[in-house]
Amino acid sequence: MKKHFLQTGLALALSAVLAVSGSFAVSAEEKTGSGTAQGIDGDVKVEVVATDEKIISVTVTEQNETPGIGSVAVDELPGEIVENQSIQVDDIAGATVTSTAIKDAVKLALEDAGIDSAVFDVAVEKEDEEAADAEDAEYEADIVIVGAGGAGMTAAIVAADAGKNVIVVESQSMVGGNSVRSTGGMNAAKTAAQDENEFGESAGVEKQLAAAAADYADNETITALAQTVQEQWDAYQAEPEGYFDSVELFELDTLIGGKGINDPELVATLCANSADSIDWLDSIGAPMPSVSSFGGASVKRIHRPLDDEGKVVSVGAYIVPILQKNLEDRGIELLLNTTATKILAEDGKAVGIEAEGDQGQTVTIHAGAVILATGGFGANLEMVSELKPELEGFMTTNAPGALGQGLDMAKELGAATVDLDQIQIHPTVQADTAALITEGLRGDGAVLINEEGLRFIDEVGTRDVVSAAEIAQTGSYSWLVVDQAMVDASSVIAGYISKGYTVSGETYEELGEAMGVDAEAFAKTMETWNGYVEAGEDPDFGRTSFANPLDTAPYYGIKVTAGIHHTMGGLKINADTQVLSEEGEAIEGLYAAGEVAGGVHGGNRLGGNAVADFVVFGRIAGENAAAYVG
Ligand code: MEZ
Repeated sequence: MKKHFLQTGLALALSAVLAVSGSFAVSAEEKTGSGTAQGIDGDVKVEVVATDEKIISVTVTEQNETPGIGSVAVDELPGEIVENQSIQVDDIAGATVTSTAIKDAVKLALEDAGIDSAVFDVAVEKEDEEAADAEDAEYEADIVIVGAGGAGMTAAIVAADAGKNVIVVESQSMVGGNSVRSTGGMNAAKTAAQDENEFGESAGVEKQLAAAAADYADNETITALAQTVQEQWDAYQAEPEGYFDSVELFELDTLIGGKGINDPELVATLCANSADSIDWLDSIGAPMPSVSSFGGASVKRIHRPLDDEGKVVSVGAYIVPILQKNLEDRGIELLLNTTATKILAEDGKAVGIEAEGDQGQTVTIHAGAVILATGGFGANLEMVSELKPELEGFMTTNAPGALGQGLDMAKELGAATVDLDQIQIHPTVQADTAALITEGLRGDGAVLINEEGLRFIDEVGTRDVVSAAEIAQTGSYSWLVVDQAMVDASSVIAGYISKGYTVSGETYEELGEAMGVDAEAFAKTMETWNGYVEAGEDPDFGRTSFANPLDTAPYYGIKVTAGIHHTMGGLKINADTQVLSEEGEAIEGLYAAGEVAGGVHGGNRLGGNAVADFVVFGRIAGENAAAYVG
């Protein structure tokens, strides 16, 4: 059965190679043309070699598309255009802007070569033969993992390293899920990187201890943690060594950020395994040496990757290709475009899955254990607004595959869910494109400005608080303001500029005009803010995390608004990642990790805890499923 898949794959690959390398019988003069179209991050340029009747080759000669998303279209579409002799091939799901840019550029390139592009602007013929070839397939594995995002790939690597035969299925045509879109970084407490970065003292600890006493006096877990942290903080102040952080402070931040409704055991597991997970990432080739502030964290705790020039880069676009390479290096089988539809069960135990392949064929995978890593449901706008009607009409930052399929499949086996109505909005989503603008900008010193040219909140507060404050401003949007010094330190911000998300000015007044806010009030706000940074105190909104004054021209503003970002609820799991039934019993053989599982983040997830979640719980799921199958 499996052989059939391989044969089809080989035939397709061979025909693509032949097509791309020009083995068609050419009946007319070959001509070459080039074309350019706007991609997600600047120009996409292609060169086409064709006759009047045949496209012989398509080569993308210049592009700067998002690694792991647009880059998939760059890799795949040229071959598909040649293979199908059509510029109407399907877009790569999740990479529509890049796909459209490639197709538009091919059209222009054909015209540049003096070829009538209309000849190839025709619907793709679906070959009956191919459809007939799409036979059902059956596989055997020790462990089947549903979803090739961060959690699924992490679990796969760990399970394979434990000697298990693993198959990963992914509904999309690319790996990465929401994880590849994740920009900010990964929270971890008591790491070597925290001690290596030299930070001053953090006033955030005392602020958090005060919040615990004022708002959570009746929450036993939070009170006990606060007491431990107070003792640790007193000891540190008497004899400071390294940078102050602790697993308990991380727990306290996560619980207070989650409004105290998180599952304390899952939070304790997340935090206790975070530093070790940073080391694990390092061991698979993904070091995260930069540390900074993020919303709701009392200290600098978010770990970020750096490029060769020492500039901060997006965490998801960095980690996901490394995870994928680790899968390839271990020979782990990955079935893309394969959507799991059902968990197979025998005597109440999960024993595999049934899935639908890209041509409608049934794919059955028999396995000793199933790990669900299907992600959340933040792209399922119907489900979101059913569960939280006030989010109707909001944009989403989520990948198209985040539809919540894993939930339904597990519920059919009696799985319980938790906190499904806890859906997070993120306050800095680019107003026109729904692109996530990382909280890291605020952690590194950016401010939020309203239409009146004023700050309105502690920018490094939790997302629920910052989003609510932003929604209350005129027009329910704001401007995120950075200076050139911040741009120079971050490839992420440089990317926002090249994607056209920013307006700029040489002076505060000029930027104020460009943003369309009260320019005079804005200039005054910036002068005042720079004074607060120098003093390390924010009497207006009590911000405790400061970087540098925003005083290096030019200045930049990005128009942002709130968008759906994370679904905190999901399948109920225990700290071993076993999925629990309505009766609170572990369903044998069924594990869940990442956004499909609920309870870790409670009523509001802290920025940087999604990556921590997928690495920590992905590893636990991989280890435990491997031990279970023996
Ligand atoms: O964890 C996140 O959601 C995150 C770090 C997002 C961001 O703003 O970058």
